[in-house]
Amino acid sequence: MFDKILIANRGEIALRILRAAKELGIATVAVHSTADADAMHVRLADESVCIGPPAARESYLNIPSIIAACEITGADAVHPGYGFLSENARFAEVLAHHNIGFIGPKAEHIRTMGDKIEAKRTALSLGIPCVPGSEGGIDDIDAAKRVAAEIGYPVLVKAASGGGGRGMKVARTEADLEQAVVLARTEAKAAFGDDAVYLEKYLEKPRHIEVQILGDGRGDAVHLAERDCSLQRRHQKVWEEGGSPALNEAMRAEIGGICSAAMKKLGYRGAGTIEFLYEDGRFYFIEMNTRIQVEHPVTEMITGIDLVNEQIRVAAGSDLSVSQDEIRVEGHAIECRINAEHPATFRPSPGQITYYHPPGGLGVRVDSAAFQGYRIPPNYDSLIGKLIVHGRTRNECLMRLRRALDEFVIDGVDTTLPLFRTLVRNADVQNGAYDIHWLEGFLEAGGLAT
Ligand code: MV4
Repeated sequence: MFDKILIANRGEIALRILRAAKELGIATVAVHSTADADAMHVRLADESVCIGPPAARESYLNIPSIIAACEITGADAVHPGYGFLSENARFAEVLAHHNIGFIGPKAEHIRTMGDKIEAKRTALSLGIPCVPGSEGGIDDIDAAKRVAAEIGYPVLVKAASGGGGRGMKVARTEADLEQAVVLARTEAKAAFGDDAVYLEKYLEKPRHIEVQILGDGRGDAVHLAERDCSLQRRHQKVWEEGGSPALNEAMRAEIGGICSAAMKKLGYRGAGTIEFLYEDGRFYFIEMNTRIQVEHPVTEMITGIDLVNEQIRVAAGSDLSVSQDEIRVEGHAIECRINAEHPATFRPSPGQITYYHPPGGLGVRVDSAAFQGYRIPPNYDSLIGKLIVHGRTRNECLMRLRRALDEFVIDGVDTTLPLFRTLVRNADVQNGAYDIHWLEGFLEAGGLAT
């Protein structure tokens, strides 16, 4: 087991990792930019190292600074959290060259899943159902036309190095296709330095359902059911829940079994999320995330398994702490992402929190690094914290979430709390009757008139 872990992240996830490390008796090193000098994770870590100025590329993305911090403190492993370097294969390799552990997947799997064409090819070979589309990238417009004619319009042109919705263009007719391919390539080249694109059948009204998996890197793997992340705005998840209101036990076991079998074959190590679009009773693989995700507490609340604890232990060479038949989904959980943003426009609202009162009580969890007097810096994403609520049933969970949201006080900055107070009272949300476009439609229709 590791003696000392360096946490190469900030905010609530840095605190989350710190908690898991402490419970394992592992010493913790926090790294921080000058903007985060008095952040909670710095205060609670055993040691801390300033790694640079506020800009992420000079601090949290600065690999030499992070390696230096490991050398100075003698950290024997790094946990990257999510975002920043968490899916940077080169970072994992550089750490290996320095004999420093990387608490995450094997670099080869990070690289494979980071290329959406390779990810899809791999998923198909592992028996995971995918969206019909091009076998690999499309080289020219004639190839695109042939594939589109085969799968039928509308089609979606996607960037191989994309993900999270960047570099995607819909073509509803052959006349639209050439422009869609040119635009997608141009955007992809500008955004990722790679203009490789591929084609998929465009699914009009799917849900976004993702399966949580854990692998020990030596052939064992389990699934921990699914999360429904369909309530999104401009590809930013807002409200996630587990399990999905659209699935029953049999469907959950089926897609979970496909994912765990695939991860066994792959020899996957650590936590991962296999993302699907779900429409008319069928699952379609779109991407795999090779990191712990923001919304991982939803899975922890319904299974009782500490995913960060599993990540650390597996990275140190241990077996998974559970077998598949020991995993039970109990009840329902919902997570709301509390951002320092205007609730209707989502405009960021950094600044000082003048009053902070989080909710409590049975089944209520707040993962946050915020406190009264904390100054939210303008340099990073606007996540203040996550409110995660568990209930024995989805309805009990909704009632508890409503109560917890009404109890939560954050003054001094705009937050998305009012949005959730509206959503938890909305009939479509209460009935689970939403797809990936529902929230944007609701907001555009003035659903949150403030
Ligand atoms: C799709 C799709 C419809 N059809 N692929 C968006 C980001 C990336 N995860 C993939 N995305 C989509 N891929 C096909 N073939 C619709 C989306 C999509 C989306 C997916 C999940 C959650 C929210 C979304 C919002 C807009 C588009």
